[in-house]
Parts: sequence; structure tokens; C-alpha cells
Amino acid sequence: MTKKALITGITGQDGSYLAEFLLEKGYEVHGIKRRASSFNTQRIDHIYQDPHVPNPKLHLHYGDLSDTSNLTRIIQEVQPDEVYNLGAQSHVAVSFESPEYTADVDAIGTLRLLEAIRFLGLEKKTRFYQASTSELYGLVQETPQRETTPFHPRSPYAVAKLYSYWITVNYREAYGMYACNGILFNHESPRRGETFVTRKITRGLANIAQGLEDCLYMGNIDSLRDWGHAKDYVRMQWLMLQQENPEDFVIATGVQYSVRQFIEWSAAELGITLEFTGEGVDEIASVKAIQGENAPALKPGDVIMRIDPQYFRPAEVETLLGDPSNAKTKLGWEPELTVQEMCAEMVVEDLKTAKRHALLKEHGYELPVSLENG
Ligand code: NDP
Ligand code: GDR
Repeated sequence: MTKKALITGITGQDGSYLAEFLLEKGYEVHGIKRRASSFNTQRIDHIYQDPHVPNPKLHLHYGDLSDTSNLTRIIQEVQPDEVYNLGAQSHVAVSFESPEYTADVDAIGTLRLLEAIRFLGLEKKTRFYQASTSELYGLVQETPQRETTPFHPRSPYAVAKLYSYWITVNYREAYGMYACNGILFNHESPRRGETFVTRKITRGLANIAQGLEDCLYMGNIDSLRDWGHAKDYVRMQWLMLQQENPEDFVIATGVQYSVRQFIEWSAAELGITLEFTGEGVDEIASVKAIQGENAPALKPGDVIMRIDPQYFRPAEVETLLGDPSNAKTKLGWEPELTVQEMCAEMVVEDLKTAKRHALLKEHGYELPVSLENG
């Protein structure tokens, strides 16, 4: 029997990798996508299947985590074996701007899905994965963070995800559902949203190197994160639903670096050696030396990074470092890609795009480069 999976957030970074992964495993994949005024399926266009061809394996349904009747109807129609709840307003800084919406989608959205599964009598059939987060640890109580480390969320996003974490545990305990949390630390890829810090850096520096932007404006570059590759992490999401008993797992690499280091690596991939000078809001990064052909727009001395306090958060999560040993011991999971390999891959992809834009510009066909930041 072909297994059916339903993915909320299929148009996002993780949803797109997970859909690819499940299709390769032979699943029939259903995804919920939001109606938008412009196309929002770029990350899954390459796996899209025309619904007119016989037996399509990928199906998209319009929906929203704020809409109970819509979610219930989709689950009733699909009768999924596995639900992966990846949909969320996932930007921490934006959650301070839209706390109520974030709570509705990231907290109550999870409850809506769990209730729909229960209401439809699927609680013994449908397995449920909740995209929990290292942001739950917030003001960290223990280093490294593991499954037993107490939570102290530091943003409306993290508080909403705390509700989802516990409601998932509660449905497991109360109704015997196979429901579990993956407590995932930051994971990135060339498909990462443009306003998360890694992608902001790789895309911004590639644009600057090609003369499409002048300077990268950053927030707290002392922040420390445990970054992995999204491809490795979606494999783990699936593994968690294939066990005999449901359990919550920390997914991380166990290695930590600063945002400043990520800036240095990204610049180095472009052949740029940076020099950081000044302190606090006055810190800048300037070009010390250039090697190779990837940064024709730059010369030594150019200032290409400055601090802009608008990117500081009302409450910051300064440091995160995960302990993935439980996942390794019980599930045999280990990340295959290092953060440096991932950074190189992201720079290569963003440089390709920047070069295309620069070439068009050179020939008088300038395309607008979105300078929206986050
Ligand atoms: P993205 O921001 O890339 O994707 C989020 C997805 O959720 C998109 O498909 C988005 O749709 C969808 N979405 C947003 N709002 C709604 C809504 N109201 N109803 C239905 N769908 C909605 O996130 P990631 O792929 O990076 O992360 C996946 C999940 O994992 C998220 O829940 C995130 O909070 C969590 N997480 C992520 C980590 C990371 O480092 N990436 C770490 C730990 C947890 P659209 O494309 O239309 O915007
Ligand atoms: P995070 O990711 O908040 O950890 O949430 P993000 O990449 O946005 O920030 C990481 C750290 O970098 C600092 N930072 C900046 N961040 C952004 N976005 N822009 C900047 O200019 C900037 N300068 C410094 C931040 O302050 C922070 O300390 C991500 C999301 O994917 C969540 O959905 C997920 O739950 C967590 O990772 C784990």
C-alpha cells in the first residue's frame, strides 16, 4: 500500500526537501499551500506534477493553519498515514511585530490539526510530526541543550511553539496518538528564506561582490548558533515517525559558531578577506584583500558590513548548542554535511543568481534586486 503524507508548509525550505525525500521513498505526498497574489511555489516547482497526468504523486491543496474547517476537510479527504506540521510564521523577529497572528498559526494551528485527526477518528492511524525548535530553550539553562533541558522561550514565536510542543505531548499522552516533536536547531540551505541570517549574508555578499548592492546591514553578529543542513534534518523528521514508539528528539550538529564567523566564511568563498574593526554598533567589516574573479565590484578598503540596530531583537537568544546524541544512539542519525560545506553551497548558488543579474544589468536589462531585509 502506498503511504500518504500530508505536509503543512510544503512551499517552505523544509517542506520542499521533505516532499522530495518522501516522493523518492514512494509516498503519495499532499501539501497545503496558501493562496497568494503571486506565485509562491518556487521551491517545489521542480517536483510539481500536472494533475492531468495519470496517478500524480504530488497533490497541492489550498489551505491555511488558521482555518479549522479547511484543515479538517483536507485531512478527511487525504486520510494521511503521516502529517508533518512544518507550516508556521517562522521568523523570530517578525513574531515581535505580529505576535497574535504568530500565536494563531504557530500554536493554535497545531491544535487544529491534532483535533481534526482526533475528530475524524484517525488518532490510531495518523502519525503526527511537530516542527519544534531550539528557540524553546531561549535563555539557556544548560549547555549543550538536550531533550531534558528546561525551556525559557524569548519571543512570541518561541512561546507559540512552546504551546505546540506541549499540546503534541498532551495528545500523545491523552489519546495514545503517535505524535512527536523534533526539536530542531537552525538548519539552512540554498532554499533558506532570504531574511534569515545565513541567507541574508550569502545573498547579500554575492550581490555586493557583483556590484548589485553596497553594504550588508546586520544585527547581533556575536550571536552563536548550531547550524546544520536542511537536507539532513528532513531525513530525521521522517525517521522519527518510523519508530515503534513516539519520542521527542533534539536534532543538531553539536558544533557552534558566531554570525561573524559565518560572514567571514561567506566572504572567503567569494575570494574576499575581511577585516573587522570597531565595537558594538560601530563595528564594520572592510575588504582587506581579494583573490579570484568573483568580486569585480570591490577593492581593498571598501566597507561592506555595518551594524544597524533595527535588526536587534527586543529579547535575544544569544547562544544555542544542541546535543544530538539521543538521535545518534536511538535512530542512527548523524548529519552528513558540515556548516562550512553548507555555507559554500549557499554562496555558489547565490553567486550564480547575482552573476545573472549583473550580466543583464551590463546589457541594459536591469532586474530589480529585492533589498527587503530581516
Ligand atoms: P519557512 O519559513 O521556509 O516555511 C514556512 C512554511 O509555512 C511556508 O510554506 C509557509 O507558506 C507556511 N505558512 C506560513 N504561514 C502559514 C499559514 N498561516 N498557514 C499555512 N502555512 C503557512 O520555514 P522552514 O521550512 O525553515 O521551517 C519549517 C518549520 O520548522 C517551521 O515551523 C519552523 O518554525 C520550524 N523550524 C525551523 C527551523 C530552521 O532552522 N529552519 C528550526 C526549527 C524549527 P508560504 O510559502 O506561503 O509563506
Ligand atoms: P533564528 O534565525 O532567529 O535563530 O530562528 P535567524 O537566522 O533569523 O537569526 C539567527 C541569529 O542571527 C542574529 N542576527 C540576525 N538575524 C537576522 N535574521 N537578520 C540579521 O540581520 C541578523 N543579524 C544578526 C539573530 O539576532 C539571531 O541571534 C531560526 C528560524 O528558522 C526559526 O523558525 C527556528 O525555530 C530557529 O531558527 C531554530
